[in-house]
Amino acid sequence: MKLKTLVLLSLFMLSPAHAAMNHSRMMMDEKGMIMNANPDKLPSDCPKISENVDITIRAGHKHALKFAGKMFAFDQQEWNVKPCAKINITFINDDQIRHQVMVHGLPGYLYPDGMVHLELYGEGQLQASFIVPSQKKTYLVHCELAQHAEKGMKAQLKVDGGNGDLPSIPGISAAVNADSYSVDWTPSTWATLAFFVLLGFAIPLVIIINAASIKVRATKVWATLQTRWKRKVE
Ligand SMILES: [Cu+2]
Repeated sequence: MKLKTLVLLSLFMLSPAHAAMNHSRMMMDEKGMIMNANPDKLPSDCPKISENVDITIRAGHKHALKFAGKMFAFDQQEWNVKPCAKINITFINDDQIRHQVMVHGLPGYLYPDGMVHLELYGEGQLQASFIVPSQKKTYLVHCELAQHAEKGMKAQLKVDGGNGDLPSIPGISAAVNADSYSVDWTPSTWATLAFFVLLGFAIPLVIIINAASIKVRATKVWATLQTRWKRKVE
C-alpha cells in the first residue's frame, strides 16, 4: 500500500464520521448502539400507524431494589400499545455499566433476527422508534448481557392486550426457576439456633431477677453523674 493511501486511510479511521457509524439498520458511537430501528416502514398488516407512543425505559440497579433477590431491572415491567402503534423509546441507563433494551419476536421481514436493540455502555440516553404489527401478542423485552435478565432485567410489551404473560417477569409472573434460599440444617446450624433462642430467653430473665439491684445501681450512677455535672457548672 502506498504511503499516501495509508495516511488517508488512517485519517479516515480517526475521523468522527467513522467513529459514529451509521449503517442503514445500525447506529453506533462511543456511548452505545441502536440496531433495526424502524421509524417509517409499515408492517404488511398495518394500513397506517394507529398511534404514536412515547415510552421512557430506565435501566439500572436501583430499579431492582423493590424485587427481592434481584440485581438489575427496568423501571417498568410492562407496556401496552394498540395494534400498528409506532413506539418511540427513550432508553436511559442509570448505571455505570452496560445495559440493553431488546425487543424480541418482531416480524423478520422488517426486523433482522426479529428484534430491535438499544444499548448503552454506561450512563446515558438513546432514542429509537419502531412500528409493531397488528397481531395481538406479548413481546419479550430484556437485557441480554450475562445474568442481567435472570437477575431481573426482563419485561413485556403487549400489543392489543397481548397473548398472556411471559414467565419470570418481576412483579408480574412467577419464575420458571425460582430462586431457592433453603437452609442447610447441619448439627451446627441447629446448635447456633438453640443457643440464640436460649439467649433470647435468658437476657430478659436475668434483667427481671436482678431488677431491684439494677435499679439501686442505676440510681447511684445517676446521682454520681448529677453531682459531677453540678461541680463542673459551679
Ligand atoms: Cu443489563
